[in-house]
Amino acid sequence: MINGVTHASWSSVPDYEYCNYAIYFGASKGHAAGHVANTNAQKAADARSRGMKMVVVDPMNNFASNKATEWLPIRVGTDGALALAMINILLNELGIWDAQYIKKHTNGPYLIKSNGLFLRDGKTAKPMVWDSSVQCAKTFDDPTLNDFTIEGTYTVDGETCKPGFQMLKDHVKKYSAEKAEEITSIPARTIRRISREFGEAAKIGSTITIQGIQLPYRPAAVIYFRGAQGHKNSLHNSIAIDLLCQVVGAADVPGGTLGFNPVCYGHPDTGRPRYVPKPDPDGMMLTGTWSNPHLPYPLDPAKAPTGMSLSQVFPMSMSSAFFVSPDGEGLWEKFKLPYRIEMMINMGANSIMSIGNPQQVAEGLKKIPFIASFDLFLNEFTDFADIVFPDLSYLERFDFSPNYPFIFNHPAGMGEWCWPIRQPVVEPSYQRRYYVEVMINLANRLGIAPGLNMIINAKYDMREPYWLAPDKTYSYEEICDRILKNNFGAERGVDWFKEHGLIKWTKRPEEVYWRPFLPVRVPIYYEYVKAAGEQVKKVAAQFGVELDYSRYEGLPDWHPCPSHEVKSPEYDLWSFYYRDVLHTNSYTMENPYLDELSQMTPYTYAISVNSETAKKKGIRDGDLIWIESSTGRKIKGKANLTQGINIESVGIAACAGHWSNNQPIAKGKGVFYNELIEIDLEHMDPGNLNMDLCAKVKIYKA
Ligand SMILES: Nc1nc2c(c(=O)[nH]1)N[C@H]1C(S)=C(S)[C@@H](COP(=O)(O)OP(=O)(O)OC[C@H]3O[C@@H](n4cnc5c(=O)[nH]c(N)nc54)[C@H](O)[C@@H]3O)O[C@H]1N2
Ligand SMILES: Nc1nc2c(c(=O)[nH]1)N[C@H]1C(S)=C(S)[C@@H](COP(=O)(O)OP(=O)(O)OC[C@H]3O[C@@H](n4cnc5c(=O)[nH]c(N)nc54)[C@H](O)[C@@H]3O)O[C@H]1N2
Ligand SMILES: [Mo]
Repeated sequence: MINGVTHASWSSVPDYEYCNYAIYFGASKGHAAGHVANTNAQKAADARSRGMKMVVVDPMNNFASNKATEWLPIRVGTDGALALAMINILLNELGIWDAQYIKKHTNGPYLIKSNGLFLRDGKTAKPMVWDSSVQCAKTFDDPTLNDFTIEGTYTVDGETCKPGFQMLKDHVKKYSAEKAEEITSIPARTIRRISREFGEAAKIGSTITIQGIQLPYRPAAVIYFRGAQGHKNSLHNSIAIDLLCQVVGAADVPGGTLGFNPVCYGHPDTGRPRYVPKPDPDGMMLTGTWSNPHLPYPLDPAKAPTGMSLSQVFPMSMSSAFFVSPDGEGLWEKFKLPYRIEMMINMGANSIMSIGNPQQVAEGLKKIPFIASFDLFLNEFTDFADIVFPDLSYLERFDFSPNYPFIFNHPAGMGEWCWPIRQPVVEPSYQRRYYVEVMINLANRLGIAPGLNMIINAKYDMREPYWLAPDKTYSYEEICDRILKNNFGAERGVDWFKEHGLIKWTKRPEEVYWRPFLPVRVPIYYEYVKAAGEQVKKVAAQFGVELDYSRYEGLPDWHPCPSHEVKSPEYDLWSFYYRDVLHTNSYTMENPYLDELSQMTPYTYAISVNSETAKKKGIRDGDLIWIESSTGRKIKGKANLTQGINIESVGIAACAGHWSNNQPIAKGKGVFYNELIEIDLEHMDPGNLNMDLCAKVKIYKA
């Protein structure tokens, strides 16, 4: 969500072409995992050979930290504290920030009242800013504004206000490097040095000319992904880390943190596909496109929940695990949801393995009377299904948009736009059918094709004559043909693409480095989050429900995970998972070639433990050990001793440890990390509902 709010994109990377200093917080982009893996691996390698420094914050000397200039072996789940201390050092010790950027591209100048909300104009309700040249408050878009003030305290109509940037500057004072050292275990002097290096690398004020266009040059980037964000403190960690690139103005400009293609002006022949972020009435950015059912910003107003995900009372969630959480039923009852799931259609997910401990997932699935699943293989999930539909694999099917939306699946940075199609290389065997065709068929038989057509029209911005009429039914291939022609012209339908394979055109600087070109602002101060908290509280109170509102604040804090609050000294380590370069989630474990490779690495099927820690516990390399969590969950595996891991942690690769008899190669191999994960509200971020992936554990010989 935060990438959507600040970069109008699902995913982000350093601008590998120009970045000189990239900080990774628990992300492996360009090295093992992450999106657009192959292109990013090449781009990251080129950047390193060009001299880009990489500082990788990660409890394990993993794929990215292995190649980095410096590895910071952080304590699990504490990234937010490090980022907040770095902001404090930049703003309050070094005095480094990009005032021009903050004034023009963020809500840093917007005046915040003592209740944490914007000071709004009495007539227009627009947010107000302070114009210091005339010593008065004006609306943010007032044409007479001479200057946007971002520091100080002001009184307007008896109300004491501060600009959002001043709020941040004051707020982070409590995060000294020393305090961050206590929380993260990274030495205060290292935190100070890295902050200075990052701030200086940003070269605030400098410019660069690309294709004849002068642009701000900020060759310092910060990115984060599952490592920093997969915790109970997910939301505030994400905000804190992203603020680092905002305060130095290194967002979506050359050298900085780039969203994946948030702006597209389309193919030169047609001007399509086209999407561009635009401002809302407050001047804040709305993404041009998105990949989930609801936008990251603005948040839908809180109201009585109508869906099992309860997204109406958790408006910042992009998904939720309530359908398999022990808290689900209780909450549905309290919110008076008048139905339960009667049927589930599962498409290519093995949730019994991928969400958390399988006992709780099984309890949830058992309550669903009927489950149909589309998959390529029989596995732990299909063992729960009433019907299994054998889908077509990517080698057998025609797909008109394998990399759209570009905000997730297309490389960032300059270069080319490319819309490829995927063509089958082998005929499907037996009666296997592409799930998309089956779904279209079902929609037709159920009489809900008009709704489906309208959704396709909206999603692909369909225009006449390609627009799908509500009263007609179309085959999959007809729909593909219309979408392609809608984007690329009457000549370029399915037949043209089958012959040419793909269409390419050159990216423009104003698409890639869009920030200076668009009149949109992003939050320094998350006023809308604060405001949403009040609404959610009201709705929950109507149902007599008490939730945790600590995340509905304008500025982020570091919040401990349950694992940080375990007092018993017996549980002395933090566990975490990471993606192995050999595997994709759980489903590649049955591949015999990858299985063979996995047995040749010391990591893939093992539990990585720091050598010193293991020695103290009398554990030798290759010993079978138990990991037991403070909540009483246990997993067993082979110890892999390494110096490349934080002394207080154990790291486990991938999503291994299958148990279905239908996975004979994968069965019993590797360690099933998710057995340790609790799926209850206590282990979800109370703001965005992301699950906490770390546990406090002890290890001992099996
Ligand atoms: N090879 C491969 N590529 C993939 C995938 C795959 O399964 N395999 N999956 C795809 C998917 S669905 C996703 S979401 C992306 C995920 O992409 P990433 O988020 O980049 O992948 P991870 O390896 O899960 O996490 C990155 C790093 O976080 C570290 N880490 C764990 N806990 C913490 C912590 O508390 N703090 C910090 N700072 N670091 C921590 C891990 O050691 C790991 O090195 O990858 C995608 N690409
Ligand atoms: N331990 C551990 N757990 C994790 C993660 C981790 O790295 N480690 N990552 C987490 C993250 S970020 C994510 S996104 C989830 C992912 O979790 P899931 O989405 O559940 O991914 P998989 O477990 O790989 O299951 C994918 C299923 O899709 C099937 N499949 C593959 N290709 C096709 C196809 O073309 N058509 C159909 N119909 N089916 C297909 C596979 O056979 C497999 O059964 O896991 C989460 N859980
Ligand atoms: Mo993911």
